[in-house]
Amino acid sequence: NQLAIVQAPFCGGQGKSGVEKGPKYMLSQGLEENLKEIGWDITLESPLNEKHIQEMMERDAITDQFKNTKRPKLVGETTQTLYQSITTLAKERKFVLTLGGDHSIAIGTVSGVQDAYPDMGLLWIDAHADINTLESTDSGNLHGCPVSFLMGLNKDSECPPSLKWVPGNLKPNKIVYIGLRDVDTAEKKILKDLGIKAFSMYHIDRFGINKVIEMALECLHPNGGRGPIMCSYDVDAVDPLYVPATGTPVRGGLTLREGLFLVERLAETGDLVALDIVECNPALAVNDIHVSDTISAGCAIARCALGETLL
Ligand code: DIR
Ligand code: MN
Ligand code: MN
Ligand code: MN
Repeated sequence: NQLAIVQAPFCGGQGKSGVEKGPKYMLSQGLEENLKEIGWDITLESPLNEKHIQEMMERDAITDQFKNTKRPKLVGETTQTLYQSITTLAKERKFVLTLGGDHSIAIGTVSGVQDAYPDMGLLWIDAHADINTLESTDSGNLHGCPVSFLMGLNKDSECPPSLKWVPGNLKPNKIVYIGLRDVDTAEKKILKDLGIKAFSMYHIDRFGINKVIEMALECLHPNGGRGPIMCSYDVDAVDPLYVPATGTPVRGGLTLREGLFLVERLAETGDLVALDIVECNPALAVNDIHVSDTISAGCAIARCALGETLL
């Protein structure tokens, strides 16, 4: 039972600093020891050089822009580094747990895992769809765009050079969303046009979380089939009552139990091969309780996904 914990202390996909502190905070709550206790052999990986990123952030704040898109060079180079490292780890058949960082890192993590498991299904747990294209993004923040790159929706001729490395071969029927409640108008059109399966908070209220995860799993590997699953988990899927310290909180989200149940169920399938936990930003907390609630939730998501059970 080999587990690689990849630290991805990166904030260049959005505008609020502090999200790069996620990995350190989660590890300082004892995450590595806890995962060891449930039986994993762990290696801690740091493919990114934090100081280097900091320097690039400062240098590129003004110059690194492509049309409306912010810091494409920084995001492109960082995610490519993650991609290379994660491809190797996933091909060694290690479970890859990546601690973000903002959600733009998924451009690298998902591409890497997909190289090792071409038939994998991707579960995207988030309040947001993160499928804006370079054309459709209003904010220009690349953490709102990773899925469009993973699916190859940005034409090569219109793509900043730094992001052309992305294979972009994720098929519309190999991704399912859970938890959506803040989807831009342009994103709604993309989801509809491509027929991408998405379970919003409405569906969770309508069917309950248990039925929703079963339907999602069935979409990724139909007819009761099985196959590798990756989960990219934005902690803002969980209601800000439980996860207040995150960059773009949206009320009306998953309860903490619903958020943990999803990954408990994934662990139970035995098919989960990789997990991202992103968008914990301790710097946005207004008090210490907000910090510990948010980081505890992030750590609990990791432990449940990696097999910790209540009994
Ligand atoms: C918005 C917000 N759709 C954007 N996205 C966020 O900036 O493209 N994603 N917050 O996590
Ligand atoms: Mn989000
Ligand atoms: Mn929005
Ligand atoms: Mn996200």
